[in-house]
Amino acid sequence: MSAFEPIRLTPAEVEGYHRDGYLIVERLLLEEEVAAFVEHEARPKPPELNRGLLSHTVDAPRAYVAKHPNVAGIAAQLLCGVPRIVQTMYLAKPPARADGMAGGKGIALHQDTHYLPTEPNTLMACWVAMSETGPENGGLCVVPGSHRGDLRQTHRNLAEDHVSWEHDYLMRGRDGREWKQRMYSFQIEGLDEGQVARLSVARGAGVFFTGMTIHGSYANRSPDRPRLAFAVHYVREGTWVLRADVQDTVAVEKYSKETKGA
Ligand SMILES: O=C(O)CCC(=O)C(=O)O
Repeated sequence: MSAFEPIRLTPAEVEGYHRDGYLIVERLLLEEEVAAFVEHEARPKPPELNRGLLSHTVDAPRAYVAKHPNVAGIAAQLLCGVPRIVQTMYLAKPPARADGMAGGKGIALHQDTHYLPTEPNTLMACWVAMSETGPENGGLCVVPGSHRGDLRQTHRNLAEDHVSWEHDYLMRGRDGREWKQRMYSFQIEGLDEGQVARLSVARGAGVFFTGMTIHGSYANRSPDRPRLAFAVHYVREGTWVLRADVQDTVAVEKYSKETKGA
């Protein structure tokens, strides 16, 4: 059996990521790794394994993917430094209903920096497809090149196709100052839908994108294909995460030092 060799991006792939704000990488996970993850997520979970955005701190299969050499390792290559895990999310959208209603809703097109401001802004994500995903079943959408420029103006999502919520988060600066910041299901204002690329991402492949890249998804309209994905958000070591609930970032063992808020 040949030894495992983590994926190394080519210079052209790294350049593509910086040019477009995202990069699709095939075969991050083996089929047996995906199958084990999906099976784990399908089982009822004891309450102690549910820590929301921080579940990777207690749930071994989530930690396994978040620290995987093809996931965290590529994040390290793209960050040009040591990645730390900020949060993880399992994003499962069931198929459309028999009465024709769309299945699991989408997430309005947004920039993650609105949800997770950091200093400096080193935020990035890896979105791993845990089923075959594409336009029909609510696959990931991105706006190529949208990471260049400023954070866009937003309003709270109003579209039926997307989930809507609002929440006050506790924020904490490096100097210890605390304040509350209202966040909601951000939707970018004045977005030209013609610029949205609706990606097809194979089971086990992933999309790496920056915290400034506009992305999101639409509802699952497939009658029979669930859309399953696991997203991991990273920052480069030394970055301050302002949201208090996800400030205790997690090291990836291959790398080093445990430092709160770094
Ligand atoms: O999976 C989706 O629909 C959107 C994911 C997303 O917004 C993220 O990973 O930051």
